[in-house]
Amino acid sequence: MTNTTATPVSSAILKDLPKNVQGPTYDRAAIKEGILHIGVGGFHRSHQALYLDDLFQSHGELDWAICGVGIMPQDAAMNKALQAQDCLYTLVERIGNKSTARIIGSLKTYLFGFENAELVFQRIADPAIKIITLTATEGGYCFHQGSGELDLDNKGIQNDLKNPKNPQTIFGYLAEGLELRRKANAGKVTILSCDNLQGNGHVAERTLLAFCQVKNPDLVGWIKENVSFPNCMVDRITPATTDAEREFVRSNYNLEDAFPVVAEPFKQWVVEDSFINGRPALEKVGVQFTKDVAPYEKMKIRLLNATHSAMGYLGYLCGYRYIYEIAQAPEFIPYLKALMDNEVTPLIDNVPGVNLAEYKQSLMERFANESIKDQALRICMDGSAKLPKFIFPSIVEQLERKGPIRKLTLCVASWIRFLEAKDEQGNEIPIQDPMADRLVAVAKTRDLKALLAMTDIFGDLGQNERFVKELTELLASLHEKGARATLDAVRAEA
Ligand code: CS2
Repeated sequence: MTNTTATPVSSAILKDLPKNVQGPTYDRAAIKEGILHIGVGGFHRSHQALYLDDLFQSHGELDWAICGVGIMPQDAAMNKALQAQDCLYTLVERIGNKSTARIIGSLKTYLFGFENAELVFQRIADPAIKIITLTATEGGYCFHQGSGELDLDNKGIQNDLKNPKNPQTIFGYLAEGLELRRKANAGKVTILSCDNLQGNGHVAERTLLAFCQVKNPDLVGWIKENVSFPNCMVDRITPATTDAEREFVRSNYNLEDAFPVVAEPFKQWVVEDSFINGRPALEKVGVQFTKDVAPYEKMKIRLLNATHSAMGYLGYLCGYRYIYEIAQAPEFIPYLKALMDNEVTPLIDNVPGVNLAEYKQSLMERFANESIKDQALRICMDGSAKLPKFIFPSIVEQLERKGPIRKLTLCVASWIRFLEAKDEQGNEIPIQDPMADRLVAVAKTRDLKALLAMTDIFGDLGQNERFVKELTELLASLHEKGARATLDAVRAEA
């Protein structure tokens, strides 16, 4: 039922919020931008922006407000919503029948680079900006899976080299902006990647330097001296915003928000403390600073993100549409647990302060959170970028140690079956992946060899006999017996 009296979110309502909604009590006019963030989606708004809001709220550190940036054409809706709402939005945390809502005020401005890239370049060159944070997605770093190097043939990269004033990737924006910053003598800056990549800081550094080496070699030395790239691990399950979330906010909180965000209550951020030009005191609001993030990143990506992928593709083929349904399905639970326990856990090093059994148990509980309605299709997006980071490295390590790979390989087989873009009932599967055209065309021919020959995605995996054999068997089973029977058979194996 639509609530026609709901109040549109804007600064004007902060003085008089509905009783069950919290909002900034600090003076938003007094906050100063110190961070520029590229990629303001659901995740950034449920995670980093919340940590900063907490800091402003309870510790009065007001110099680290965020200048948000969108660079993709599809960010137009976010741009429209945030401009109309004074960059405010509602964050709802949901679990069971409990929900809490809060208006987040840490985002001060939003620049839509897709329409005006120059404004973004200038902000990158502003001495007030001391940190640039990124959520560019796993595919946004455009590197070749086999070599690990920046893929100079990537269409976006090609565009940014030829057309520097209208970039399409983070690299084009960063290279132009940092060049201005260098010329303006605007000082050092930290670039903090918040994407799910192991060694995300190293990846950002390597790819950006490779891009600049081609575009503007003069900048390379400056970056090496003046930019630091800490690694970090980020975590909070944040479904895509749909009309259902808008309606939830309307009917429960009497707010009209064009782009609310709903997330689970859990959040975690572990960051390497190597900020070259200062940082907010985020340790006061629960961020963990450490010298070595690697064990945390590996644990999170190989357990949480990998299990998500395993649920997404196979679950979708089995007819499920939400992650909680899959995480609660009795036929899936033992499969997911075996994947984590037998195939991934032996690869995880000691993680300081973490009990892995408890961590895995908490993952299963988080996946099963039915209030946030995380979409299987969200998880299935961009498989060409996710599997090489979440799943393949564990398979490679298990192959080296002659360990089990069956459950992980079933995830790969399910992805390949999913890419055929028709489900077992003959219904169209919507494939969202920058490489969709190329992948779907080959997946439909069922020529596995041709698919595995795409080394930019599969690296050398296609040359491993044992992997190819297991993958071939599982794919055949998906084709002949179907997803459910294949899951049953794999689950029954020791
Ligand atoms: C998910 C992540 O996109 C995915 O495949 O696994 O978005 C996941 O929800 C987050 O990394 C949780 O922190």
